[in-house]
Amino acid sequence: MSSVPVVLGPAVADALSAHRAVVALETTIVAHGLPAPLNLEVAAACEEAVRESGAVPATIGVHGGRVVAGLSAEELAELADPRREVAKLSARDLGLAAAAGIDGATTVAGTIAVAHQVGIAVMATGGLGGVHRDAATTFDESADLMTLARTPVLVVASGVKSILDIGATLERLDSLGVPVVGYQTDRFPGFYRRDAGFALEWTMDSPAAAARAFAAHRSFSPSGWLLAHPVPAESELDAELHDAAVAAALEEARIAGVTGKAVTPALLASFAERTGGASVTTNRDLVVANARLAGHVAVALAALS
Ligand code: PSU
Ligand code: MN
Repeated sequence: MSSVPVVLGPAVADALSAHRAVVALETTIVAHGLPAPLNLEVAAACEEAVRESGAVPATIGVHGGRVVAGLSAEELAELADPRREVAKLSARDLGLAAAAGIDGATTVAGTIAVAHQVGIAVMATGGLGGVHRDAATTFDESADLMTLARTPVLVVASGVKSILDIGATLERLDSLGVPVVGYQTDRFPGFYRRDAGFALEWTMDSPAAAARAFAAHRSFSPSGWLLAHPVPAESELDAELHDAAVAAALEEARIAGVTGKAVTPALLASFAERTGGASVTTNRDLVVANARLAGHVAVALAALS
């Protein structure tokens, strides 16, 4: 049986063989989460933020069936091109996409599955997928949760989006054994807002503390972590605008009858329209801040071993 190799970008290969800090970045936010041309600018800004923290960025995706950790600028630009057909790949889709020889962007689940295989322990994204509000009837829960439960990667994210059922998502992370740790906060962030209304039991106040605790966690559990990093205060979306847009986006998706993996991109697009693009600016700022923090955590983690 032939196995599928993960192709490493040159800088990622060097860093991994020297046991230096590497941060995995996803591509679904590039191909399906943000509008062009901002999507590519944000992807580049995330890579730059990781480098400024002293770590090496490994943007992950599938290019012509090659599963790549450390996409080149050209490969990334192709996945960001809205004229191209780029599949949305969760962990379960990776082998199929490789066998089919297609282009694909990886979700958090798809990204951590690849990252872990090559020895990358830290990832940054905007928001983790979660339990959708109608999950009691649709069973729509992102595979991000189950995959994070069995993949020891620390994911830095600004919580989950408020278009989801945040309380149910936190309950599922509890059942699945995934620690949810606030970074310099004891409130769970709701992506566009710094406080989604839920208290957190664990807080870390520095990258070094987070790295030590994550390393300790790995002695007892195969799961990853959600390190919850609130959006910078100056980039937070206005509360009223936010609440109105959430209600409208959910109603629009319900009427359109969107299902399956189209749900998250559809909600994000309608949210962007409802907020006159403000949600996109917020999204950009938080994801870059998360990449920066992930870089610092990866550096601290590398220093432990
Ligand atoms: N966060 C963002 N934008 C996104 C996503 C997260 O700021 O586009 C993507 C991530 O890739 C996440 C995915 O893994 O949405 C979840 O999709 P689903 O609910 O279909 O699992
Ligand atoms: Mn889903």
